[in-house]
Amino acid sequence: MAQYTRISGSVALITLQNPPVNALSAVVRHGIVDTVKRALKDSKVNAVVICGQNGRFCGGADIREFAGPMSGPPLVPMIHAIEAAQKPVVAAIEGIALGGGLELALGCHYRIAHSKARLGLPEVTLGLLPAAGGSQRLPRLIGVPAALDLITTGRHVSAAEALKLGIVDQVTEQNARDLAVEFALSVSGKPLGDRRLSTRPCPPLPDADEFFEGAMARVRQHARGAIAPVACVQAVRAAASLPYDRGMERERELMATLFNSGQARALQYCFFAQRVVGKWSLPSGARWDNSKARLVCKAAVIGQGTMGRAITVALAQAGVSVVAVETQEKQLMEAKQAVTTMLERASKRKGVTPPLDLLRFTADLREVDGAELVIEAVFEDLALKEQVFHQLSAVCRPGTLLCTNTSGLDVDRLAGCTRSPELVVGMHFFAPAHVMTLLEVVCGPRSSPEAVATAILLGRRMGKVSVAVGNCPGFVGNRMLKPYLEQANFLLEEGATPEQVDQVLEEFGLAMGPFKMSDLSGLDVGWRVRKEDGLTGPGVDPSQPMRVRRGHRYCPLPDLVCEQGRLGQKTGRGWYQYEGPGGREARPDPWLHSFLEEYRTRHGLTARRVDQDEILERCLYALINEGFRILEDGIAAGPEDVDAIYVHGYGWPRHQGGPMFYAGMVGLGRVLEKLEHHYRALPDVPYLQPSTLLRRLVETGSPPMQKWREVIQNPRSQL
Ligand code: 3H9
Repeated sequence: MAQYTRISGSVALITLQNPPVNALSAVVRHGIVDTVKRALKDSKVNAVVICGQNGRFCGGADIREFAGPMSGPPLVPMIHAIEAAQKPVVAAIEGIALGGGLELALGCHYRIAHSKARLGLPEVTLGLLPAAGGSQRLPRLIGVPAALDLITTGRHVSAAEALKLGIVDQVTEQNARDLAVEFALSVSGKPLGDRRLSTRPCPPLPDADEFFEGAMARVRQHARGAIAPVACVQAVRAAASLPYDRGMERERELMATLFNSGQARALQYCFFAQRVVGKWSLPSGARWDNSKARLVCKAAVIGQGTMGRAITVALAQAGVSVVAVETQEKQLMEAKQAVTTMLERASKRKGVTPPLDLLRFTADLREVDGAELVIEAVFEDLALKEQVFHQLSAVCRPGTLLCTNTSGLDVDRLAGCTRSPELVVGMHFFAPAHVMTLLEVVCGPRSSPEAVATAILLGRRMGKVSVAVGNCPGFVGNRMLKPYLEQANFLLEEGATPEQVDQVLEEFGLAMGPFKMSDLSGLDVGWRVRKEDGLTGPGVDPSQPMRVRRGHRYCPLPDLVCEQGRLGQKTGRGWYQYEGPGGREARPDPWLHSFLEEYRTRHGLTARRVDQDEILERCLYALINEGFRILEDGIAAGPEDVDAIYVHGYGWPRHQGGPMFYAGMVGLGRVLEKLEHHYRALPDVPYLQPSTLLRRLVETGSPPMQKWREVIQNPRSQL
């Protein structure tokens, strides 16, 4: 709702009241329409101030309302009425003015912001555009290039930047509402003419066509198939080239297309999914809650390789003091230098002091004894990690939480090396750990609720989306990756090239296709795991056919590529060729093409034309099928958890929601049918056998995702 009060004799104060972010729900819009009318009618009122309750102006349209039929007064005429008012209307912006919230403020004649406020038009991140006049008013206020940047990226700006850009008229360290009231009194009676942004022309843009074509090309390149950024450019172009009313028509048309697109649904789902996984006390069956989390002030990181260094940086940036341990003196010195440089660079960008005083580097493991939480980040080798955990258990104070950064090893084995297995959890960071926003927090069967909650909270403080997962090989993300990569390899045997497979999956929107991704992470990682698993190398029974392991189809191609010394980007060759070791640009390699041909000939395989649909279905549905198995096994609390992991850690396009959401969009029945089809064709590939949960969901009429938990009802859940 919106509260109406009259203060300082002649100022009507309208306060938006809809906790927690004062979103513009139907009730709030009703409240604004009514209170504005009342203020304009009241002869004692000379000016109006609009503010938000609890130090937050407004978080925009109520996203929850998008799911159902819209009711209540629409935003566009409501904002027009404010702009057309004959009395000055001032927005007092504290906390946030986002989306429809900023559009409301742009309809006001003046804007006063608190210095800590953040402003922006993030609609694009929800698959929409600022369709309450924002795409038309903002360019008129701050010019096309700056408006286009804000609208197509959705980035939030500080009050200081907003002042510089001309979005707000004044910034204050004091109470923005009090200053706005004072300000409103000072401008009452002054002409409002060009304070009405819709009446202003857009600042002229030399070479507008060239500008917009360049902007569109850049936006399309970054969009990876997302349609909202493209529509945002079209809307701003309309602002630059059409009169206001026609620009508004265009805004409305574009919004209608976006609003009804599956992409908007997917992006809004991602917004809420990210928040659901953050609430680890909520998913049904979860056995921990955030009240149990300890606040960690002192941590230690064991091992200062690439991962350990980045974790050290991320901890220091979160304000945690860190003892960084590396037993190799040379590596210790290099790590100190590298961590310092990373922190200095990041702090320079943000204009803050680098938190170097929080760091201590040492070669002596005993110095971790003051830490409340230790993150082991040594090489991914179970025997080595076991040894480190034995040592940590001896040197750490009782009660210290011991975490392992592992991408798939058994966390419970490590817990077994300590005196307090309940204090051991996994923290699977993603490289580069100071940049990537995902953290899988692995709950071993003996991990205590307090240990899990503490790791999750620490991850959140490090700016990560922390997702609790169960303890199984590969956890959630890497476990699902296995069938996906396997299908990609089989497709090469059958006639596809790495370029073709990568292109199809990148056109789908993935940040990188499977072969480029493998080259980036290093082909030796999987090779070592397969050797340890007895799938390749000297341990394999020589009587086994090369393309069969344990009775199932096996593709030895990645092993053969590794045997050639081609380990990916780091050796300058892998599935692609690079300019040299460490080169980034993947170029098709004729050597690899001949190698594939020879391989097929040797094994009597006839290359066939593999089409786009087959690549998509086999790779993505195999991955999704494993996602269902993960839900069935209770390794993830719900489909949102799986999706958040894929969106934040594996380059899954947000506008496709995540693998489980995508399965729902495609239709569970169709996914099942296709898996059955491919499994019939390849019965020696168990990953293609449809999971029991998928079958059960289809049998129960493919319920919406919110209902999947009822069908899962897993008594064995690990969470
Ligand atoms: C729009 O405006 C369209 C218009 O252009 C035109 C239409 C015609 N609606 O993030 P938090 C909930 S599109 C409903 O944890 P924080 C959120 O789900 C909108 N609910 O807190 C959570 O609920 P719960 C453009 C919303 O302090 C709770 O509030 N606006 C909305 O870390 C707390 O949220 C945006 O895109 C909303 N608009 O961050 C802004 N916003 O407690 C989206 C939040 O049940 N919002 N909730 O889980 C944000 O970016 C952040 O929430 C914000 C606060 C920065 C505001």
